[in-house]
Amino acid sequence: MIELGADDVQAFERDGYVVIRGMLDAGQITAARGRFEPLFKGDFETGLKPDEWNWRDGRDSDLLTRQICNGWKADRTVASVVLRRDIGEACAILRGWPGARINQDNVIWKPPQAKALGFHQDDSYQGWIEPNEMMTCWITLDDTRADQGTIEYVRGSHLWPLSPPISQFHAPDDPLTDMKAAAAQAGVEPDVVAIEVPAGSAVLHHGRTWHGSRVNTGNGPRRSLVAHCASSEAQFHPDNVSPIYGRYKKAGSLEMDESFFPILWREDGYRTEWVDRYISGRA
Ligand SMILES: O=C(O)CCC(=O)C(=O)O
Ligand SMILES: [Fe+2]
Repeated sequence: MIELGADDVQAFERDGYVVIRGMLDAGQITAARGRFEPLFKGDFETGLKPDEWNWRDGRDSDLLTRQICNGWKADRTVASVVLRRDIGEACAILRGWPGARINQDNVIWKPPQAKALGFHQDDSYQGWIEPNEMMTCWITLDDTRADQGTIEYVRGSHLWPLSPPISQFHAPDDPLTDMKAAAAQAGVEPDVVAIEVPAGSAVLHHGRTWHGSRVNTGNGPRRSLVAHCASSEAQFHPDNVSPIYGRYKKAGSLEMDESFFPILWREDGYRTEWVDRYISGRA
């Protein structure tokens, strides 16, 4: 369970991220790790294909970081982690929303030698919703080390202006390029912090906090599950279209339908009614 203390809120407000230990127990970590091989082979438990599937076994280079988006639709174990009520609650409280819905999840697998992900702000990719704001819960399934391509944050960068999407997200030569330009513009010397924590730990980060991850120069894999939340009040932007997620927009309506963007927690106690049944395999 995530239980935010006053210190956590203070750290988040100052740094733009906060580490939460003990989010998953040993059984949950093992279960989640066990889903990576089948998912990237295309063995989808529910029969549904994830919305994005950027690396396929037998097709793509082992040097690329493997990523699936909306693994929760394909796999109930992934759903049991990224659709947690306490993730929604913590995200909503920290970003000042009345509630939180899942916007998108990521399943990330960075084997030894796999390349970097460019430093970016998550909110730069949210022009298709209003408000264009995210709060992210990043969860590691491996003990992380600086040399193992862990996530890194630029402390305090949630206070910088919002930049456009970065020039190269997957496998850039220098993952820091766009971030350094933004730091120069903000007139700040960037303070980059590599997150070294035990498996089962989480980091909650603000949608404007610059973050990314470098090459995995260690011996073991670095696997993560990520829940990107939006406000429970978020709607589709009337004009800006996401080529993938725009498919879930109903004609003549800006509603983000709970079938595709379920509400994890709302301050009045509401949670999308089918989510827990779905996780337990009954819906
Ligand atoms: O795990 C990573 O390397 C990056 C994840 C990320 O960009 C995120 O959690 O928003
Ligand atoms: Fe991100």
